[in-house]
Amino acid sequence: MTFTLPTLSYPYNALEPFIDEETMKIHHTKHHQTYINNANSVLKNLEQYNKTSIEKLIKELKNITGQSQTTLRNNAGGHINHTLFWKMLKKNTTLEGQLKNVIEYNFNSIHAFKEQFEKCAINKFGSGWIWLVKKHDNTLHIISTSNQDNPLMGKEISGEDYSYPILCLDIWEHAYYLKYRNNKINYIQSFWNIVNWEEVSRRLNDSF
Ligand code: MN3
Repeated sequence: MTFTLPTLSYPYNALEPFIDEETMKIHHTKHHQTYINNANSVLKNLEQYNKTSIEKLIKELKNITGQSQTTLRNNAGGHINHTLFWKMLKKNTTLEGQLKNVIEYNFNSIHAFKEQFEKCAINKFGSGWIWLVKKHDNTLHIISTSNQDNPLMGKEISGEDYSYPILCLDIWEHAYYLKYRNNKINYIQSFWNIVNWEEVSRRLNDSF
């Protein structure tokens, strides 16, 4: 099995004006596709993993050695992160119900949660991702990872405890630079207009 580019459930202009059509198109068809191509070229030679799901491969990355691990860390990482990210985006959903209660319980208020998430994103130096994750004790945490690392890779690789992503934001420049240029903060704050809270709610109750 090799990975293929997932089809988006919305057109490239669906997130306008918060994420522009051109950025979405390039991000999906060029950046994401390149991660997939690079991951597939390594998996061709790793027979024991080439039927593995992307999530299982990411969890098992620490057991793969050498250059294969590095290439898969960056590119299978890029594949899982972008696949998640596309699902996180939808206009006009509402943060409500159990998810709202759980966020308030963990961060005191929705305002404090958003503030902490934005601060984490603004302070992250270089390319990476911002995550809302669930740990095994069901507590929620906001963390960042570098490059294409994912919290499911575990501490040995990502530097962060093994945890389950329920929300993510791509803060690589390719995610926003065409529209926002150097105004990373505007990109981060506009994210709240296009978070798919339905998807985040669904992931909240996933086991991992
Ligand atoms: Mn990206």
